[in-house]
Amino acid sequence: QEYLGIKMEVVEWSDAVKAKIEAVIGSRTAYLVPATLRPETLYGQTNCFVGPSIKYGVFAMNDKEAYICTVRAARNMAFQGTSAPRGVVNQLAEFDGIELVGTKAKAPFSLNPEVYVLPMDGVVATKGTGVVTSVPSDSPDDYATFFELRKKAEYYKIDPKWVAIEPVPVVETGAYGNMIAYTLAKQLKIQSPKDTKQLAEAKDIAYKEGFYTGVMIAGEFKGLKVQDAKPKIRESMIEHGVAFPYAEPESLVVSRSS
Ligand code: ZZB
Repeated sequence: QEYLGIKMEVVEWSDAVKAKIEAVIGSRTAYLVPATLRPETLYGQTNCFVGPSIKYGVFAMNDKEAYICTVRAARNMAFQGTSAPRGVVNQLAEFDGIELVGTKAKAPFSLNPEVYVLPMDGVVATKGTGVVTSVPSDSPDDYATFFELRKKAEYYKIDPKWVAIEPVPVVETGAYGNMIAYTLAKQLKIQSPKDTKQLAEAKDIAYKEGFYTGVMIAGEFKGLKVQDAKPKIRESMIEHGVAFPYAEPESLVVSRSS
């Protein structure tokens, strides 16, 4: 899987990690680094998700930068030349995802320039970086969790300002309009993140429709088909220094049995 790693610069730490991280990070700039397959949707980021019970680290990538992700992802990056020296993993601190909730970070290319970290139970520890950037207009999973947290903010201990950013249309799709996740949620009667069967179906449809029928309605490549815009946005983000290629090695278990 060839993902794009996005550099979301932290502008304000949550109370739970602030002291711990500031004690070890030195003069480095810190970034949350979600892995995405859909750079063309990033104009619509409203927040960032972490798994509440997943272990995260702060990793010094070099003298100037530190990344927040799982140790597994930091190891992969070290062998892909993202860190210097190559192959070296330098972990400065460790904490649970729940402690990061409420951290504020820049969302590159997003119409909302700064977003908050929120918890999502569906984040998989063994995929990507364990950090996910959220686009509720185009991703059914993001839609379901974002609105669940907004609806029951008090129950989930979410400050209402962390879920205040309104999702915006960024991709026009043929039959599903310009907020495909909203349309699919209605059609498939998705009420919450617990509706995993409908969510899996919705994700499948959203990927296909977005890719084959999508047209950009936001950003630098407005008017282009998603198929044509996708590689251009990827390159543009890399050129601007806000993203880097991140590849996932094949799983040993899968490659042996198949
Ligand atoms: C922004 C985005 C916008 C995404 C969208 C999807 C969609 P896949 O297809 O299963 O490989 N993701 C990345 N890492 C994780 C993780 N550890 N746990 C859970 N979800 C994760 O998944 C790749 C996509 O799943 C990534 O692309 C990321 O969310 C999320 F409009 O980034 B995406 C229809 C999907 N739309």
